[in-house]
Amino acid sequence: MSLRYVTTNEGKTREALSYLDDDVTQLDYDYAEPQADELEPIAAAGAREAYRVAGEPVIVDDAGLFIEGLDGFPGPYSAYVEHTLGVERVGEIARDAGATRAAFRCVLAYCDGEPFAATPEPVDRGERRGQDLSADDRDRAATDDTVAEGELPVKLFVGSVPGRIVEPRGDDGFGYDPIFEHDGQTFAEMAADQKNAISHRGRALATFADWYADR
Ligand code: ITT
Repeated sequence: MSLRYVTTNEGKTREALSYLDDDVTQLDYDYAEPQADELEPIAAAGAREAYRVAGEPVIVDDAGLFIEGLDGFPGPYSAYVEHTLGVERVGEIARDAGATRAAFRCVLAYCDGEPFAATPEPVDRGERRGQDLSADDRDRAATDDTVAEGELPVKLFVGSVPGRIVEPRGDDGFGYDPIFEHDGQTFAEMAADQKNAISHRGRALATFADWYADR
């Protein structure tokens, strides 16, 4: 059985496939995303639906840009906001508000229909979102609840990277990459493997790859 990376986003696909080599193929399928203030429940629900559709082991990836001074906006709504306001206006709003500290977060969710040591069931923690939550707190928030009965087991892998919002620079990458600067370069100025080595997705993929190698 092969592993399917289920996403409609070619940018994600490029990064994941280059990271996981030939072990994975893309399935272009648009799973339903429940509305939630956190990425974890969205990714978990997506992995279950994707597994039911694919009938093979799947990973899905829910990601977003969290601007600290804007209470984590656009966060789980990053795709909607990209398609409505657009990346440049998000950058202007953040810079006008003097709110340039930000983080990208990525939650990878794996499901293969088999019982395994699943991640405890994530819940939506709207009341705990925002700038007062460190990346570590957010990552812990994914794992302190009990497994939902009757649900397919899902394993979550979280990655985050800090940065700041700047005027757009660079032509590579996708989405919010041109306005997200880390260590003096925007993600859109980095080569693909340079971004993968430090990015939220790269970090989540690295943890997943370690775990999957033993599976
Ligand atoms: P799928 O749900 O089909 O995987 P999507 O693009 O809708 O694709 P999300 O729901 O996870 O993905 O939305 C993520 C949003 O965050 C979307 O606007 C992306 O462009 C953006 N994003 C995610 N990862 C990013 C990255 O590494 N660099 C820049 N923007 C990113």
